[in-house]
Amino acid sequence: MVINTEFYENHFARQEERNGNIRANTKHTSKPRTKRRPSTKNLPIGFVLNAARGRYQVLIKNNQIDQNIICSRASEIRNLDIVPGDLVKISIKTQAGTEILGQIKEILPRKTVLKRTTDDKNTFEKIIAANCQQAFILIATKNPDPQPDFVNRVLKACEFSKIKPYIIITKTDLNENFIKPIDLNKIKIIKSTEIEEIKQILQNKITVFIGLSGVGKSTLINKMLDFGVITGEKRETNEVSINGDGRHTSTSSQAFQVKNMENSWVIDTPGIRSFGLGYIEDRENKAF
Ligand SMILES: Nc1nc2c(ncn2[C@@H]2O[C@H](COP(=O)(O)OP(=O)(O)OP(=O)(O)O)[C@@H](O)[C@H]2O)c(=O)[nH]1
Ligand SMILES: [Mg+2]
Repeated sequence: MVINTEFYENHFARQEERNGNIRANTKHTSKPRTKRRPSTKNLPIGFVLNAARGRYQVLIKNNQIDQNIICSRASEIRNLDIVPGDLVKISIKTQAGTEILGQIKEILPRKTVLKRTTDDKNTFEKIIAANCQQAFILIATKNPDPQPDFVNRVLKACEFSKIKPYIIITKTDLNENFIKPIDLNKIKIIKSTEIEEIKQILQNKITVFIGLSGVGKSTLINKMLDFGVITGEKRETNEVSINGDGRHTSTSSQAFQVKNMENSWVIDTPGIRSFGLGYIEDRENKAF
């Protein structure tokens, strides 16, 4: 008697699939593909420094030595945002020459998430940074002019995500008569020239820089690099465009380590034009 093994294999595969154990391989029907993934339990944990065009720069500790690894990400997390500040599990893939390549397998639960939507009606969330305890909201005295609505929105997002906000006033040299554009009750306001005070606030924290394009986020980062407050590569900066909108000079976010501090980072982000709060349900609270 000839037994049609393929029939039985397919039959049991379908049964297993119904039980939720495996997913049938639709391309090659005879061999079911397992849904179970290898455990990520023993994989090293890294800190995401930069995320741009599907490539992630991740810092891991290897025998007490910091290693920068360029990573892709596993297909099972392809729909999730991975941002600077994220802690991730990575598997080391290849060691081509001196460059080590890895793959992000898992994003560890985040303590905080600073996020926005494109507008208030939209619920599609864009994560700006993860695990930040505090945010520096940069406002220029002019060029670009302050936008109170924008600042209020970021403050609302910080409140929602339990992130402590600070207001950093930049370009104080351009407008000495700068008047506070909004009621900043209880929120600390610091000039971007007060580097010593800024340095104190950055200790033992992850801080994200937020602001319109051209307010001087990257300029302040560069100044802190010059003063030895943080370590890393200088950021590109550029003139603000004439219409005041500002070109977006920084195109991706980048984390910088506060010097001699293990868990202290600052994250420079690209300028943001619109800060939607589609994830806050209380619509009345949203309108400023
Ligand atoms: N006069 C003056 N110019 C400043 C100051 N801070 C920054 N600028 C200038 O403002 C322009 C924009 O600065 P950036 O640091 O590139 O601004 P950014 O916020 O990083 O902009 P994006 O990367 O596009 O979001 C540059 O030409 C800086 O030299 C300041 O305190 N005073
Ligand atoms: Mg910038």
